[in-house]
Amino acid sequence: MLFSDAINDKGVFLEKIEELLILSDIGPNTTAEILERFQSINLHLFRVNDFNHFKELLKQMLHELIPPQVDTSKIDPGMLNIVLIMGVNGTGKTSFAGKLAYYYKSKGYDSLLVPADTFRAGAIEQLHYLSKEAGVEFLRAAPGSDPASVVFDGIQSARAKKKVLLIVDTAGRLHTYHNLMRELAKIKRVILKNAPDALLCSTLVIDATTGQNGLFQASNFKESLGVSDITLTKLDGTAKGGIVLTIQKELSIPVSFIAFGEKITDMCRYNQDKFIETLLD
Ligand SMILES: Nc1nc2c(ncn2[C@@H]2O[C@H](COP(=O)(O)OP(=O)(O)OP(=O)(O)O)[C@@H](O)[C@H]2O)c(=O)[nH]1
Ligand SMILES: [Mg+2]
Repeated sequence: MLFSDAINDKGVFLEKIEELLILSDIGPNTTAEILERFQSINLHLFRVNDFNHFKELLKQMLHELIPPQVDTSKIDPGMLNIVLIMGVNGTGKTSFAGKLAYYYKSKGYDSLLVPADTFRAGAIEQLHYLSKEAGVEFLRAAPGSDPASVVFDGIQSARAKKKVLLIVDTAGRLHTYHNLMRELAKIKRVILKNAPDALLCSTLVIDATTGQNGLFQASNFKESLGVSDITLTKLDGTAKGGIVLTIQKELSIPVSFIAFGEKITDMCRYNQDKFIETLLD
C-alpha cells in the first residue's frame, strides 16, 4: 500500500469513528477529545487497512478516559438502606422503583415501596401495582399529600417492619423545575434528619433517548441535590446512551443499573466493559 493510500484510509476510518461516536450519543466534547487522540497517534502504528484495529484502539481510549467502574451494590443488611429515586419527567423512575424492589427481593433483601410522587394522578396506583408484581410491601399515601411526610411515614414503617430497604419514588414534574428541586431537597432533609444512620443512595434516572440532555440533567441534579449513582433506562430502543460515559468522565457519577424494557425483569447491573462493547457494535 502506498503511503498516500494509508493517509486516505486513516481519514476515512476517522470519519467512521466520528460517526460511531456521534451515533452513540457520547457527546461532542468526548468525541472531539477522542479524535484528537487519534490524530496524535503515529500513522505507522495504525494497521491502516483494518477498521477493526481502529475500533480496538477506540475501546482502549474509552477505557483510559472513563473512570473504572466502581461497585455500587452497597446494600448493608445490618442497617436501613434508602434509595431515593430522582429524575425529570417520564424517565422511568416509577418503573425502576418496581424493578429495583423485584431485583433486591430476588437477592433476599425485602423492601418497602414509598410513593412520594403524590402530584401526578395515577402515580400512587402505578407504584402500588408494581409492588404487587415485585411481591413487596407498599406504603399507602393519599393523592396530594405532602411527599416529605409520606417519606417520614415510610421511614417509621420500614423501621417497625424491620425492612432492609426503603425505595422512594418521587415526582418528575411539578409546576416548575424549581419546585421539583425544592421538593426533592425537602425529602432529602427529612431522610437525613430522621434516618441519619441509614445508608442513603440518591439515584438519578436518565432516559437513554434524551441524548445529550442527560449531561445537563446530571449536572443540575448533582449541583442541587447530590447524586450517588445513575440508572440508564430505555436501552431497548435505538438509543445507545453513550452520554453516561461522558457523565462518568466529567461529573464522576457512577452508573449502577440499566433498564431495557417495560417488564419488571427488564433491568440488570451496569457492566462498563459490556456497555462499551455494545456501544461500538
Ligand atoms: N421501552 C422502555 N420503556 C420504559 C422503560 N422504563 C420505563 N418505560 C416506560 O416509560 C414510561 C414512563 O415510565 P415511568 O416509570 O412512569 O416514568 P417516571 O419517570 O416515573 O414518570 P413521571 O413519574 O411521570 O415523571 C412508561 O410507559 C414506562 O412503561 C424502559 O427501560 N424501556
Ligand atoms: Mg413516576
